[in-house]
Amino acid sequence: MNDLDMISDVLDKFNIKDGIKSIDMINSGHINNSYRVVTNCGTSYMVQKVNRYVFKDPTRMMSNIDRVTNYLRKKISEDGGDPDRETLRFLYSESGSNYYIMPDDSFWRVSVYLDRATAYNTVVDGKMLYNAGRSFGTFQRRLADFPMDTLYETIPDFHNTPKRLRDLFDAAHADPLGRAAEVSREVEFFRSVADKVCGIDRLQHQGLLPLRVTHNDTKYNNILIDDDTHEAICVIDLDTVMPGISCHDFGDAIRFIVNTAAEDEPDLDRVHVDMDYFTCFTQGFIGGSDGFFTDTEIDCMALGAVCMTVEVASRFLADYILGDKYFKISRPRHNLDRARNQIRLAEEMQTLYPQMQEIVYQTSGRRAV
Ligand code: GN1
Ligand code: MG
Repeated sequence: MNDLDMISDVLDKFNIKDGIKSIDMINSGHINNSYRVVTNCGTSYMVQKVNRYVFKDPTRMMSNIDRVTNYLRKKISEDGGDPDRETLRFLYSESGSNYYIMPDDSFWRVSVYLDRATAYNTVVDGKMLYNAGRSFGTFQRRLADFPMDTLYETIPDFHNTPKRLRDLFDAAHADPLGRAAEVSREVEFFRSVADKVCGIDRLQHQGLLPLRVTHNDTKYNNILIDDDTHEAICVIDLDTVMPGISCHDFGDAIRFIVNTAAEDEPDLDRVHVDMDYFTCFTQGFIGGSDGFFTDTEIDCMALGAVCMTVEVASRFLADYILGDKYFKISRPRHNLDRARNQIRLAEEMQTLYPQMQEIVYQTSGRRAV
C-alpha cells in the first residue's frame, strides 16, 4: 500500500477521527516521508513515515524525542514562552506511545502542525538568519542541563568525521557498481583535507571540546519562522538530538545557509559562500549565546563549517558510489551533484577560513586559545 492510502488508517490509530480534507507531501527532507494533513475540522497535522533504513531503532529515537520535548516544554514555560508554539508536540497513539507501527512494519508518527510558520529552503533575509542562529543557540542552552547520558545514539557515529571519510574510502575501494573511476578526483579531494577536518574530532577525544546535547541536523529548513513576526520560533526535525559537538551544529547550519546555490545545484559556478549570511547567522548563534561556549568551542566554529561541509559531501559521494540507498534522490546522479556542490563550497570555505574565523572572534569578543 502506498503512503497516501495508509494515512487515514494511521490517523485512526492516533485517535484522529474527523476525516481528511487535504494531504500535501513535504519535499524538503532527504530521509523521512512527511505529509501535511488537514482534517475536516481544519486542524493540521504533520504525519511522517520514518525511514527504517536510516533509523535502525526508531523506538529509541522517539524515546529521545519524548523526553527532550517534555524537557523543552518546561524550560520554555520557565522562560515565559509558549511551549505549544516553540517546541514540537507529538501525539500518543492507541498503543500509548508517540509512534505507531502498522501491520506492514512501517513506522509512523504524528505531530501538531504549527500554522502561520514556515520552514524556508532558501534564505530570504539576514534578520531571519540572525533569528535562526539565536534559536539554534537557545536550543543548545535550554538543553545544557539535560541528563545527556540518558539519550540514545540514534545513528551511531553520526558526526564521526574520520569514520565518515573511512567509509567513503572503503566504498570507493569496494566500488560495487563501477562508479568509482568517474569520481577519483573527488575521492582525492577528501584525502587532501582529511587531516584538517578531523581536527575537531581529535580535540573532542583529547577532552578539549565538551560534549553537549546538540541537534546534529541544523539545516535552515529545520527551523520554523513565524509568518508575522519573522522570529525563529521552533526547532524541528529532532531525530538526531543526542550528545554532540556545538561546532557541528554551527557548521552544519552555516554550510546550508551561506551557499548561494541550492545544495544540489549542478552548475558549480553558482556555488559560492555568502559572507554576509555567515555574519548574520554567527551574530545570532554566538552573539546571542551570552558566553555559553568555551574558548576552544569558539576557536573551532569556523572549522566546524568546513568540517560539516566536507563530511556531508563524503556522505553524498559514498551513497552515490554504493547505489543511492540512504538519501532520497529524484534524478540519476543526484547524490553526485550534491557531493560536487558541497566539495566546491568546502573549497571556497577553506580560502575564506581566515575571514570566517575573524568574524567569529569579533562576534564573540574572544581570541584564539
Ligand atoms: C539529511 O533529514 P534532512 O533532510 O533534514 C541528513 C543530514 C544531512 C542532510 C543534507 C538523518 O537531513 O545529516 O546533513 O540530509 N539527515 C540524516 O541535506 O542523515
Ligand atoms: Mg533530518
